[in-house]
Amino acid sequence: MANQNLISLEQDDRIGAAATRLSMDRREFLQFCAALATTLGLPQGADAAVAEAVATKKRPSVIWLHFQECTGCTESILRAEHPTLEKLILDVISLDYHETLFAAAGHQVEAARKTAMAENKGQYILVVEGAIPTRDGGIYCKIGGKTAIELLKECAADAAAVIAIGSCASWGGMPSTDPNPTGAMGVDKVLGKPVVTIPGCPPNPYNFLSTVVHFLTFGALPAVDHLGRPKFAYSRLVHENCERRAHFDAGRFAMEFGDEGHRKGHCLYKLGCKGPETYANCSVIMFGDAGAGTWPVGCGHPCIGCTEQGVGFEKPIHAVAKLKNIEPSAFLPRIVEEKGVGASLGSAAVLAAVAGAAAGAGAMVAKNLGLSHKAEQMEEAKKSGEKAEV
Ligand code: FSX
Ligand code: SF4
Ligand code: F3S
Repeated sequence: MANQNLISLEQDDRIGAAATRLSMDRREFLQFCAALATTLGLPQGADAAVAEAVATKKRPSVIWLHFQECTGCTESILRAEHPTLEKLILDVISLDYHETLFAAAGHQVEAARKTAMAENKGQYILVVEGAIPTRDGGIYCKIGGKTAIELLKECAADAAAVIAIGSCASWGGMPSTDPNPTGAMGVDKVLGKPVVTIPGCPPNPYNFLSTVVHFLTFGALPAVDHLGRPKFAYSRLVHENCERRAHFDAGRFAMEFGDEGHRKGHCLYKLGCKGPETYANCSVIMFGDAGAGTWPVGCGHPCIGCTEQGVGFEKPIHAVAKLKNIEPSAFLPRIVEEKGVGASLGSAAVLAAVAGAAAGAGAMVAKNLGLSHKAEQMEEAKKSGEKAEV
C-alpha cells in the first residue's frame, strides 16, 4: 500500500469515510495529507502512506499534562482559523487526559489518567505543556496533591514517546527568565534524558500535527537536532526564507513602527527582528493556517525569537539580532539581476549565478548594514556612554 498513488486513493472508501468524519471532501483530505507530507520533507509517494495512516490507523493515546505556562500551546491548536486543523489533530490522536479540555474534574479525571496509562502502557504519547518548577521541592505547581516533578516522572515512565510542546516545556521558556523564582526547567532536564521538543510561544500547531502524523505513519518520531527539535521544522533560520529578505539584502529597513519603510513592508531587522538567529519554519508555513501574511513578521512585528533558547524572553525585544548567516536563500529573488554573459543561459550559468549570489549578496549585505542607521549608532553610543551624534 505504501507505494499507492495518491490519486488512486481518491476512490478508496476508507479515505471517503475519513474525509466525511472531518467534514472535508475526499480531494481536500488528500491535499491536506500531501501538504503534511511536504511539511515533513518526506520523499515523493509518502503522501499516500500519510493519507492511509491518518484514515485508518488506530489513534495513539495521548496524555497531555499542563504545568507552568499560559495554556497558549493548547489555545494555538484549538483556535487555529483553518476549520479542520483542530478537528484533524483531535482525530489523529485519542486525547485521553487533558486538564483544560476535560469537562470532568477532581477524582474523575485522575481516574481517567490512570486508566489510560494502564490500558496503553508502553504505547501512549506523553505531551507536556509548560515548564516544571523545581525550587523548594517543586511545591509551586501541584495537581491532585502531586508536584509537577512527581506527575511528570510517573507519566513518563510508561510512555512510548515524550513530546515537550512549547518553549516552556522545551527549555523553561518565559517562566525560566531571570531571576527564575520557581526554578522552572524544561522536561529533558527533569527527566534527565532527551525528549522531542516543539518550541514556540505558542508553538505552531502544524509542527505538532506533523510530528504526530509522522509517529502514526511510521511508528517513530521524526529526526531531531541536538535540542530535540524536529529537523523538518527547525533546521532553517526564520531569516533564510523570510518574505522581507530581499529588503534586508538591499538595505531597506523599517526604522520605526509606522514609518514609510514599515508601511512599505521593509525588513524589520533594525526594529529588533530576531529572525537572523532563530531556527523555525514560521516564514515558510506561516502560523495556524489563517491565510497569507499571518505570522509575526507578516503582521509587521519583528520576530522575538520565541522558539530559541537564549533569544526569546532573554534578549530585549528591540535589540538588534546577531547575524548567524547572511547568505540569502537561492530560492529568493536576487537584489540585482546580472546580465547574461556567454552564449547560453544554460545550467552552468544558472549555477554560477546562484553561487555568486551567495558570495556577492553577502558582501552587499555587509555594505548595506555598514551604511546604517540611527538605531545602531544610538546603541553604540549607549554602550560607550556617549551621546549619539546622529
Ligand atoms: Fe503559553 Fe504554552 Fe508560551 Fe509556554 O505555549 S504560549 S507560555 S511556550 O507553554 O502555553
Ligand atoms: Fe525577515 Fe526579520 Fe530577516 Fe528582516 S531580519 S528579512 S524581517 S527575518
Ligand atoms: Fe516565534 Fe519568531 Fe516564529 S516570534 S512564531 S519564531 S517568527
